[in-house]
Amino acid sequence: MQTFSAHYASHIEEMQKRTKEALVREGIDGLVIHSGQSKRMFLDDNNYPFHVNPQFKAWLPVIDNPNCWLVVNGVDKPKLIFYRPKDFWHKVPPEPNDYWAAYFDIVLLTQADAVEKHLPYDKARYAYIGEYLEVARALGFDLVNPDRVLHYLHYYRAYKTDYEMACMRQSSEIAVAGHRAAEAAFREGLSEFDINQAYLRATRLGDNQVPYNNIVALNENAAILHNMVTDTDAPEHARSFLIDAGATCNGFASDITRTYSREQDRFAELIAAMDKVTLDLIEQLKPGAKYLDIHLSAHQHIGRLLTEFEIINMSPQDAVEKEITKTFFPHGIGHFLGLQVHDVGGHIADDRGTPNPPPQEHPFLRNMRTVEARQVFTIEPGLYFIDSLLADLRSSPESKYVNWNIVDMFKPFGGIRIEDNIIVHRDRNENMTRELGLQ
Ligand SMILES: [Mn+2]
Repeated sequence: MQTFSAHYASHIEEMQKRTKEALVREGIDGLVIHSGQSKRMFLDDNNYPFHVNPQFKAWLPVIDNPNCWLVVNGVDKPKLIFYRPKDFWHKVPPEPNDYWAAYFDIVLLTQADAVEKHLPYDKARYAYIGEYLEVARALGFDLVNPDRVLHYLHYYRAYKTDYEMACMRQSSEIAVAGHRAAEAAFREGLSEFDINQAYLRATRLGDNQVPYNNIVALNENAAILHNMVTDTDAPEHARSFLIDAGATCNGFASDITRTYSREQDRFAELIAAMDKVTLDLIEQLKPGAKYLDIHLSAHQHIGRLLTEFEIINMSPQDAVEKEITKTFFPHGIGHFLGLQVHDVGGHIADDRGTPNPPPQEHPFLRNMRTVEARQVFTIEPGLYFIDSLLADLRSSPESKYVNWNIVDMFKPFGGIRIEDNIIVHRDRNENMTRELGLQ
């Protein structure tokens, strides 16, 4: 808590600075940022879990309260309209009095639809930032989520303030505790469902509080990139275990993946080799590097491992050129991490939002930026034995380059992904995951 409060003043200062510049570019006076609303399920009287507007939680660690509003102009003390209904059905949040509260002029709102009197009078000079366009119109805003403002904020969100880094370190620490508990549950022979429960219990987070659906996969399921349906029955023999799971702190995500083999077998050797690949690629992550080059380098590494483990009978270079590495590594090498697990701004070239999409040959790469200090990334190479992709390869002329008996040997293990979370500093990388001792 102390770390957060020590850095909070400079965080708000930076947010003010960015807001001011975004407003100058748009030629308006301020932003009205809506935390969101509860969403009713169709033909039901229950609501979906609430997920706050990321532009709202960028300012303050309030992530679970709908019907809140921020009024900011980059100069004056930000105004927070904090929803605190009279409600005997639901838990009402306490009046804000944490370290962050002093940085806002706070108005308490007891009725969600009575917000108008607290908003700026001249709506034409303000932009609404939020999801509920009909609410914005009803309140009289013409300017809704203007591109120029969003591009600017998205671009600079890649540079983390000290406060944000402190949140992300804490988020990593929580996730690491979960990963340790999950590994122990795998060693005990529990089911995917029960391993996931062990993870959640250790993180003290509920299913709806983790930043994305945990991926918890045993054996062949490790080849399903987003295996989100957990099996409640334990397999007779759990050979391998892949877990991709994060945590959240003040709205900031961590996103960590580990893969384990039960025995000291060939698959364990492949995991060890992939672990070295992850660390090698992280070495390349430094100011001035192009993130795309790290992705391309990952394909070279995968080609090399495919040769070394005799999965293919060709040179690594040829495997990359003939796109055989894509069968085994079909996703991108990683992404920005922050308020969202796949944080924004990876596909724009500048703060005006000039598009910078990934090359056609690598459509799933989420980041095309040049690496700079204060940016936070994941690096997550993978090597999988995916039925559908292998079937395509098998029916192609390149089939002859593959040692199918070796593929069949590895298939029951599913696949491998090893993912760390890294803050890039000017002179060094801070691998948050490893520095917390998760190997
Ligand atoms: Mn990831």
